[in-house]
Amino acid sequence: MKTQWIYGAGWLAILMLAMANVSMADLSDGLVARWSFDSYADPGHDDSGNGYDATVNGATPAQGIWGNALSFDGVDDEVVTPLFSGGSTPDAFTATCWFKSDESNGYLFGKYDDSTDTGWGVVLGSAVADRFQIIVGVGDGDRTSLGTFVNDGAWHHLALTRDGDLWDMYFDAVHDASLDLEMLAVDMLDSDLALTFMQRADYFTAGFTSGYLDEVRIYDRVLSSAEIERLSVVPAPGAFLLGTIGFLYSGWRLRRRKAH
Ligand SMILES: [Ca+2]
Ligand SMILES: [Ca+2]
Repeated sequence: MKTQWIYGAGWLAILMLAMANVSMADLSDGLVARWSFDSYADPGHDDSGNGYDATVNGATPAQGIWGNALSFDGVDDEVVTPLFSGGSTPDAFTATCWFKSDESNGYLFGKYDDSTDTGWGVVLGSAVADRFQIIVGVGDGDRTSLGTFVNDGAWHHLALTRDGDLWDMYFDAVHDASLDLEMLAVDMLDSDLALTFMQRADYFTAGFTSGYLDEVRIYDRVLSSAEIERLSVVPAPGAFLLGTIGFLYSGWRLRRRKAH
């Protein structure tokens, strides 16, 4: 009876983990690019299948929230993605990632040219210290800050959505900030600006940000809050480990019982 219970618990833990993985993986509708950073040999690989393999300069593979992440030293490490193609400039858009940093000033991701105040990005610090901000502009940068203190050195999930004039940020799947910009023709994907992670040299004196980045996704549609919640699911390694131990132990018990 005890063995059956452990056996069942093992299966349940593995099933839950598999469901979480499937839940993340099937969010492929409108997926433009996805960088999981899981491959040691090719950490910049675009896992969406759309071929936007990024150039990884200096950043190194590290333990991530899902598989591997990339670690950035804040000195000269960066990731630069290829220019997006495809013709359309969607005003429906989502960018999501997992990050971990204790910086009070820096740059997470985006494509923003400070010399012309054009583009979009998610930055840390600047207008309000220790808060992530959306910065958006076509000739004049506009911005809003998250209400949450974010540079605590722990993993957090961040999502930026654009639905026409309305820009929203979600922090650990909770809606945290909105920015309403009337008819601002910001080029989300098609422009001469590359999307960069953890670096924008033209914006801050020290343009590089130290920390970790994992599971960066770009969509050409607005993800619902429910979908963002699915992407922010944290794997449960403890449950997985206990489940695996229980599973192996019960298998061993069953084989031992049969042998007697
Ligand atoms: Ca990963
Ligand atoms: Ca370096």
